[in-house]
Amino acid sequence: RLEAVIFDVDGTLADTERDGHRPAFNEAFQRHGVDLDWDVEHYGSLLRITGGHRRIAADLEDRGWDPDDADRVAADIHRTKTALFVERVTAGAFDPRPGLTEFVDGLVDAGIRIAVATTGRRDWAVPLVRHLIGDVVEVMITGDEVERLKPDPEAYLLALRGLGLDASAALALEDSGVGTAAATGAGLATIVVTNGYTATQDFSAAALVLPGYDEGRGDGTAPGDAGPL
Ligand code: XBP
Ligand code: MG
Repeated sequence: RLEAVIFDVDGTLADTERDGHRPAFNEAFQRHGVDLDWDVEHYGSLLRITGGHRRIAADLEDRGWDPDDADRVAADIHRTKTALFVERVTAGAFDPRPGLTEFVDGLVDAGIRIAVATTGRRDWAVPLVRHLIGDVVEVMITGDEVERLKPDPEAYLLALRGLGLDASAALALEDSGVGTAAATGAGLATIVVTNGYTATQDFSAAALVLPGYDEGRGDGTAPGDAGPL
């Protein structure tokens, strides 16, 4: 029996990457005097690297920086980025993805428990999740609690441990290939709700791939509509 659903955050609960994290990174680069400005396309390719600190360091190294310098400067820039992103979250800059609120309400009404597993920082993840889905979250694992970020399954394994459940009693909700690898690596059946950045990624390990929470089967029919027999 299904007892819990474990949600990813970025891209799954809200469209936070392109117009949320990306401009916060760019403003942080400016404040630190680093001549870098991630456009929409380049940022999309960098999303394969989870964790803002690692993402910045990897890009600086690609531009010829010494790895130790890149890591040190990336840590400083990422602290600023985190503070800037917290400001955006507390200003209410992000809305739930269409249909998410009704989807979560339905789960809660059915007695399904809710958890979260993200590789983002706790400073912004906690207020963002509260803003997007309220107080229904029983267990919340963030990038602050894990040693290995997604695609490693650690975040999902910790969420299952927090819930006290075996993977067979839970489902993961993800938006990306990297996140799906983490969730399925923890043994979780995974539903993917794609977005602009992730629609063309490899979801062969997923149980189901949908274009949105409110778009039925993606073929124009409503959920539950069996169509012509
Ligand atoms: C999203 C991430 C994060 C965010 C930026 O993962 O990989 O790194 O892009 O947040 P998920 P930080 O979809 O699993 O939440 O800067 O706090 O890392
Ligand atoms: Mg995601």
